[in-house]
Amino acid sequence: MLKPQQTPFRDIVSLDGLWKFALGSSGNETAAPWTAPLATNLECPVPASYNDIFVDRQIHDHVGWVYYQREAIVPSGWSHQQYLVRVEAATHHGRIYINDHLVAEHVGGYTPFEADITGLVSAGNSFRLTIAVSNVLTHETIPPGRIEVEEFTGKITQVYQHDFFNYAGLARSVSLYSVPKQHIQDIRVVTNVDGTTGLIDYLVTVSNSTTERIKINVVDEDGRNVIEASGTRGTATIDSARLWHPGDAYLYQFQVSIVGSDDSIIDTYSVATGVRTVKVSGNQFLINDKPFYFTGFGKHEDSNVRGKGYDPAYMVHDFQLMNWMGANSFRTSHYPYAEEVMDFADRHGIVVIDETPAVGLSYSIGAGQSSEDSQQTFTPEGINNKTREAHKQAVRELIARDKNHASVVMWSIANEPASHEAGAREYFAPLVDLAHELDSTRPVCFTNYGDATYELDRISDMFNVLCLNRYFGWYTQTGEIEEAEAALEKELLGWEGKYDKPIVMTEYGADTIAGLHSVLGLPWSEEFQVELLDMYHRVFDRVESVVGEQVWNFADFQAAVGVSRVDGNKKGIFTRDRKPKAAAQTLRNRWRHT
Ligand code: GCB
Repeated sequence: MLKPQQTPFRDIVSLDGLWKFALGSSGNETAAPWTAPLATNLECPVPASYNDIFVDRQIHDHVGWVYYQREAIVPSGWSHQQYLVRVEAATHHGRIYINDHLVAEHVGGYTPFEADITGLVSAGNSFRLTIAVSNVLTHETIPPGRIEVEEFTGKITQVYQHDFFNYAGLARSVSLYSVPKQHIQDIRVVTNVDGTTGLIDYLVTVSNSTTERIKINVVDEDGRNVIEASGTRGTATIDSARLWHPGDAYLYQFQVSIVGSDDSIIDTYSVATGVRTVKVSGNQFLINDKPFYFTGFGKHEDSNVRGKGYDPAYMVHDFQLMNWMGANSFRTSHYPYAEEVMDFADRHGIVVIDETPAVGLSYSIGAGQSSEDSQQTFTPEGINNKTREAHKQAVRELIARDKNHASVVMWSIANEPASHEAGAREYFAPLVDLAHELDSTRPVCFTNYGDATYELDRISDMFNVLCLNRYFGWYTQTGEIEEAEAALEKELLGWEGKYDKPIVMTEYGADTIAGLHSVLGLPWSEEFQVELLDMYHRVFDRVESVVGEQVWNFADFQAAVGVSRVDGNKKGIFTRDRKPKAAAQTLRNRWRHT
């Protein structure tokens, strides 16, 4: 499914803006089919999560369906086109209704889906567009969760294992777009390098089998056509190719056209393509055959008022801040981010570890923290075969959407699953196979949880890179830097001794209240965060297999209310409104000088 693109043959009408908004049924009930104008005074911005927009606790806490509605018009010039409504994300379950008809449905809150409405609304006509969105998570969804009913009030609440607020709604763009009846459906490019020659293997899928020709042009950044080729599959060869390097992006436009029998162009689509290679060799992570060291963050799509709403101002500012710090990479913890973010990373040479929404596959973690609950995770009543089917779909949709991004160097198929519990291997083996089958060119990892030590973990041998999330000095050895240093080193050397694989520390950090100071360097102070990061860095520099450090987190972010989270998780190096804590300078000094 290609992202909408404006070309002489394709058009886009943005449906972003204010939509009518209303709450629907609570809980996991099936949404009533929507056949009427919404009777509501509420208007909700799209893109934005709806939770923090209104001054209404019921909306903030709602569990179940909500409705968004607006009128839209199919432009009259589209009468010979095919046209679709595209929803970039409906978190977590979306339904599209055109007037009274349900036309598309999708489960999975962070990947796009669309509905072809050509047969339903003629060009030049308006229609009522309703999108129903449910935020319910069950043990058969990714991420998983469960619904509870409060004993005295009967209130329905959503319980989940992940440590970020379950923001919901239409947090990314909605559009109406057109394509020619005969059109390019998908393009896949895989790049390789042979000496100074860049190779682009490509595969083009068109909407119906065609006798028309497929023409390929590869255009460089100066607009020069460097190659012409033809056919739906092949290899385009660029002599003296300029490579895409971290921090030094270079993108060719890989342009595909369908050419009619009279030589006229029927459709065209262009994929920004960075020529680069990614390999794991022993304990090294190689980009363009050179060892790469990841510096940067685990991030979140999160900001005040918008929740997870895509906002280009925050996006550009976040990239500016990362650049200011010398960060060369980030992980899309804990779900695929808006596609605009991936495009931006491609254009600016930022390296991405791209993650599925499989967070919380561990019943020993409650909302991100160890809980006493020792219920086993992988059981028929818990994370089971149906969960795995949903997880497979999440892997498929992530790779289908992001396969062409040069910035993406690795797939992370889960965050902190109970990889030390019985059943983990059986659960994960087919998922690892699937990821490799869908993309044999990128390494596959998962991020490992602290309790699943190198002695207890049951699955890491199946993955290419060891990604570790560790909180020595915070959740364990709290405030004891020396103790924590010894424990961290022992753990890292344990992994290094067991596997000949690169290690990326994908999470480490400490909750820190901006403005809280302590001459004693006590936990929660800015001084403690600095001291803790310095300690981790000393250890990383002593362990050869460590090929990267991504601090948790780029910025403070909202989490479920609980007794240990005060207005969210405070492990940010920046506050939620992107003001630096003292540790920003610590990281900047280290990353700008390595
Ligand atoms: C983790 C999780 C992350 C949490 C973090 C924390 O291990 O992967 O989602 O936010 O710990 O701060 O507890």
